[in-house]
Amino acid sequence: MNTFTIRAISVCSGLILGLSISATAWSASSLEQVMKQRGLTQKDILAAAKTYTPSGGRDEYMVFASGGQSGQLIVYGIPSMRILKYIGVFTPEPWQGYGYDDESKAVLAEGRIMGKDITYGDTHHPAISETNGDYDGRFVFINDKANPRIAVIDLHDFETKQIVVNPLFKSAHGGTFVTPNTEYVMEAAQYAAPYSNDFVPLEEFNDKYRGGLTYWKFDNDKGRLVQEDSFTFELPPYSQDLSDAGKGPSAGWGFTNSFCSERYVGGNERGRPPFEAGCSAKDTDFLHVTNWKKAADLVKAGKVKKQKGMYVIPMEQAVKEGLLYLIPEPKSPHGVDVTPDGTKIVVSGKLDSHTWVYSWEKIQAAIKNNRFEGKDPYGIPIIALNDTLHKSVNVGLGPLHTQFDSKPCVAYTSIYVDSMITKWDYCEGKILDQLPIHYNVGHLMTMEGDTVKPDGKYLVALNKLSIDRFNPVGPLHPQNHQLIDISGDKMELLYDMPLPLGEPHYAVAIKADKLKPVVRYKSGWNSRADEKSPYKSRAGREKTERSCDANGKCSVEVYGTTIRSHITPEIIEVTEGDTVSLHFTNLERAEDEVHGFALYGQNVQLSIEPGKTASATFLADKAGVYPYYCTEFCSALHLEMQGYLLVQPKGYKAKAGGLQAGTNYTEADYNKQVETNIATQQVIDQVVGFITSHNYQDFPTVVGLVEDATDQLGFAKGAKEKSEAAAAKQDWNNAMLWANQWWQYQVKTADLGLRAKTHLEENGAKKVK
Ligand code: K7E
Ligand code: CUA
Repeated sequence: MNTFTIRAISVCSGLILGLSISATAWSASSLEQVMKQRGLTQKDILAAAKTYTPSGGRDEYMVFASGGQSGQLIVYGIPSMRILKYIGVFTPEPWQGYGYDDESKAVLAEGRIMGKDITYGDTHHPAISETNGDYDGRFVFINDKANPRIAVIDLHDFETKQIVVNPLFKSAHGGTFVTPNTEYVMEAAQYAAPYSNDFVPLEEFNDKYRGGLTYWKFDNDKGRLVQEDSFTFELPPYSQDLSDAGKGPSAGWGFTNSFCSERYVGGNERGRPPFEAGCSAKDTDFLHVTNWKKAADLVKAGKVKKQKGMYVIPMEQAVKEGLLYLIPEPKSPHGVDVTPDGTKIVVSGKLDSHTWVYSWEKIQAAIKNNRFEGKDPYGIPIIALNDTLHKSVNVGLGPLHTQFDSKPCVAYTSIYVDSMITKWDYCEGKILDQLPIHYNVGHLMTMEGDTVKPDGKYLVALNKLSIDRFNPVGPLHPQNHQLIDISGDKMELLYDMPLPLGEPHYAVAIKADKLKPVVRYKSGWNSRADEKSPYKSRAGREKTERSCDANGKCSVEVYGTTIRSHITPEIIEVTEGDTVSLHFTNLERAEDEVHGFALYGQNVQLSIEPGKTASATFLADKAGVYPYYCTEFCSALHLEMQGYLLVQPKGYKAKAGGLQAGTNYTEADYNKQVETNIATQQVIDQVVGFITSHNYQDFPTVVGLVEDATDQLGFAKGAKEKSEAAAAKQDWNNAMLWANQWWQYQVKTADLGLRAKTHLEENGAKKVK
């Protein structure tokens, strides 16, 4: 090494050292101050650094958490734990217009039970659609335990598209779980009940009450569940609990745990010990093993009969065809989870301290060799526990659910009674680590933890109680989701997030880059049916039609539009007794330019996203004045985005003379406005010059903005002509008002143009001319 190099290195390192000393000195003092002031430890700071997401930063994972009793789906990001959306699913949700516009009312109406609207849901288990056992980011399914329903949410726009009601069950806890290519969505009943809607006395419980497991057929092209092609396994009146679909070597099979295989019926008012005593009396319950592939073939071959519009495979037939087996599982289990490689099945007894790992190879061998220890009262063959067991591991008191790591053989189990997470090795059957949590964890979730390729990295404990974790808000506490770093050998708690919407039972996390949601719909789109709306309208084509039938019943159809900052039409005149249908198409293309539509006294609130057509139908049964307006603060003149629905009494005749003038304008007012408009036009020309001199066509966001701006500028031209025509007639009122409208369009053009310019600057657009 020559002297020059040595000197250069020492100069360099001196420089670096100097820099780092001064940087540390500066930040350490203030960081230390903050730590001292807020009582934070080094560990807290590390946790904060692992979760803090600076403004504009994105999360690595997206979570879909059940919203419990709210009947909704909660979307949040990991590691920031920032809530992004509550998706309306089984319950009306006004922000999204869900349950307030005709299109979404049709979805909710699919969920009626015996003619009744059910406007809540007890959502438990979301599932993301899979391709080859891996999340594909296309759909999310979620069940309603209280009313046996499943909803389909399309992830291209995060909207609920379909609700199906199980025609046979009276509750359904064990859904939703998908088969490896989303051929079927599993849904198991929980509380046994007759399949018919008739009264059946409890005295006939063993004979007439039934459990069940439905495999709902999913049409992957249409993105809808198809009841006609779905089938249900009739099952004994044991309380089927949760399910999981087999994968890899166990693909084609499903696993469903159960409790209360005692078939006990409580009834303290009849002097009987309660359900809880009789349902936990035996040492074991049953893991149900079902062969859905073979069952589907049987259905296809026309060998299965339908009941209430769905194929039902009676127990006798299932046994005869070798589709259904039982395996004892420890005391009142909760949850069943198939390992990522599909070779093992994990069940935990919640009144036991063990997880039980079953070997698929051993189960298969027993079935093949007809090695059964007996039959249950319904003739279903029982495979002996010892013939199938791989390991049983003492993980802690009250184990519930299990999730998997990216590291081979590593699993995490939630321990309800002991309030902790146990990390263990399911191949060797040994404990690796334990972490206490607050309090009473239910489900837990690792990143893509129920796929064939879990990502590990983070774990969320979905805790049932939050007790003293947050500022008190009365007797009803939020839930607490605790984020845990599982990348190292020891689990480390990073963050507590309150979830104040309902009790989220299960959640699923998907790599964020697998989701590609749209920012706008094709113009005139019925988003719920995913098709062009017959009620779509375009700028200048808005119309109102009134028609009456032979009985004198009249209806009014309004084909309207919304764009910054007016609703067309602004005056709607109908007659008392008319049925009114309002249809609005949002003409905007710019990202996030949503308009709302709220109408006094009619329970109408629409969310009209760019391109969407949303409708509201109601009976105008009382004459009166009904103001309406836009509910999204969409522009500087959002408050002026308003109008009147006039419900006129029958036989009403309009007053002569037209509307009263509010303010009178002069020629000077007009001239001043025109001056402003000319100055504004110069700003627009500059912005347009910037955009067109760059490769803006390479930026879809900017193309949308430019299209909107061009529209607005076109409207400005029309207003300018009207204003000039009025000025020529010295009608200064109209000249001034149209000149002002011309300016409004200019302002919106400029606003869009500036957004486009900023986007180009921030995303490194290139100069092309
Ligand atoms: Cu709450 Cu999966 Cu319904 Cu367990 S379930 S905790
Ligand atoms: Cu549109 Cu406010």
